[in-house]
Amino acid sequence: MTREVTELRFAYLSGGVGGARLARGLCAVLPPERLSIIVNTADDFRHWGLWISPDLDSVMYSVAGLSDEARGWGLLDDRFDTLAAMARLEPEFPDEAPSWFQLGGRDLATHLTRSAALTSGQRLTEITLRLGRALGLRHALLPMSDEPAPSFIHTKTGERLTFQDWLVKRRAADPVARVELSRPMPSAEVLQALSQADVVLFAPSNPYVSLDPILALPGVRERVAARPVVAVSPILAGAAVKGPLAEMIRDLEGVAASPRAVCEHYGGLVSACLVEPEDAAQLAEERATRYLAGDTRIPGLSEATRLARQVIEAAERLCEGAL
Ligand code: FO1
Repeated sequence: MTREVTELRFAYLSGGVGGARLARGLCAVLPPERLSIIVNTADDFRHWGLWISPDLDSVMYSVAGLSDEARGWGLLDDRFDTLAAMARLEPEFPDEAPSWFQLGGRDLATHLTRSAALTSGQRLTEITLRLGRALGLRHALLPMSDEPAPSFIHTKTGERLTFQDWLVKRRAADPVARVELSRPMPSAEVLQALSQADVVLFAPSNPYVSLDPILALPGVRERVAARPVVAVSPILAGAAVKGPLAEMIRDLEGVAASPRAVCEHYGGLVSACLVEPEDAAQLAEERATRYLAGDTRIPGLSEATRLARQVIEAAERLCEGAL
């Protein structure tokens, strides 16, 4: 360890609602030069003729303090007049004006601007940095790739669904047999952020559809494997905070949802994992991954900031060899 543990640099892999919440806490505690936020874009899709990047927007709005915390995505106090007007056209235009994905009017400004910039040939990385600056972010959000990286859900009944069709349109009701990942090149910024990081952090995200898409990109997994990894479990006391993860663990791994099932899915990458106290007690004997008690329920900024400090402390202890 060349750098002082109090100056560690972190690369944070994030997706989904849980990842967005903890990102806000990490940004409150770490200066921009010590934190890179690498965001999943496998949820991205074309909708209303626009390119939608849900996980980038969830992190951007959360860090900007603009997010609808209760819902976990979209903007606080947004209005849905345009959505209602689209629903009126939907019967004649079921493919062009679907209303199942609730886009708010203010949220639309982000999608219109991102889509216009993509159409003019700008890279998603550049566009994301500019959108972040426009919303007052000091920290850089890095899309995992500048190329589309759509995931497809293969259901146990043999269907191949796009991610948002499965998750939102069909409310994740279809048991999953396999998640098909795309493997475009990661951006140069992402590879550089990983190479410069002392420690990698795994957000409390769904491993299959939020973090695996990042780890699957050429060059990413080996850079992560060469560093200590601290994770925050997305499974707390046997249940997911939000979304279909517990069911996916059962369907894909054939085991009950637990922090250990999540960490074992990552195949030995995770050095330490923050879990709820009752989970830490049950996993105290584990050595492959050290399970540490943390305050992992983070409904708001103060809890997210407290958990961020606990994650950083775990990373410092890990780097000092004290774990
Ligand atoms: N998730 C839903 O379950 N229903 C929605 O109507 C919905 C709308 C939406 C709009 C903008 C946005 O950035 C995210 C939105 N999400 C919605 C979440 C989205 O499905 C994400 O992919 C999930 O958060 C998982 O990452």
